[in-house]
Amino acid sequence: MLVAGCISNTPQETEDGMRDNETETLEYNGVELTPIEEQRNNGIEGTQYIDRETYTLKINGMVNETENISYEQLTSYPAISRIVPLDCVEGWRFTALWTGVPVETLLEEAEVSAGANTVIFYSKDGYSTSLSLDYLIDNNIIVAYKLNNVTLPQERGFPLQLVAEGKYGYKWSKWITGIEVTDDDNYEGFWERRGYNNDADVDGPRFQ
Ligand SMILES: Nc1nc2c(c(=O)[nH]1)N[C@H]1C(S)=C(S)[C@@H](COP(=O)(O)O)O[C@H]1N2
Ligand SMILES: [Mo]
Repeated sequence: MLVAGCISNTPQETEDGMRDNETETLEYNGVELTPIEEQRNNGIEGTQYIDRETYTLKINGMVNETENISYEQLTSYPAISRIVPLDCVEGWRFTALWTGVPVETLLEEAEVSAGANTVIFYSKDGYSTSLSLDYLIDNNIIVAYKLNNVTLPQERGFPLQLVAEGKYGYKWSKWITGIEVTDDDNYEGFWERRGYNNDADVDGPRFQ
């Protein structure tokens, strides 16, 4: 929000952590991006509100060091930006620019134990989903805190959404609060338990 008579070059923070001087990017490297207001949005319990100041991302399970990473820490790692389309299994899609930190960077901090093969992502709304460790590392998959170059809006998953490139939207966890490393490669998340395919490859089967 701009207040008349108040002109400043300093980012003005609003309660939800958004910076009101951010400008959405609608084209990147010659690729047209879907404007955020035209992107679809899906959540089992609606928008979750996470406080940036008290937020920590917990990493536990088969790791040598349990981590609690603050928002400030998350956004201080070397970041990657990448254009990736999101394909919901229901048939809609959009293309956006995602910026964030590789899951591998976070896992390196935690030091994954031998024998682990799966990573489960837990969210504030009770949602969960899992992906193989190999998929996450081989594809340098990121957790994004920016969408089209603006801070991830609350209704879209603030502070973090997994950018599960090549996988259906139900693997793209939003409002991530925890990452668990496990050797349970049969783990089934919220939609997977309800019959959706655990591989979730965009060109593969939708159901188990
Ligand atoms: N925490 C959480 N993450 C979630 C979901 C959810 O209900 N809760 N829905 C998933 C589904 S089915 C889709 S298609 C995408 C939609 O992401 P978007 O809001 O960025 O379009 O979020 C995924 N991540
Ligand atoms: Mo979806």
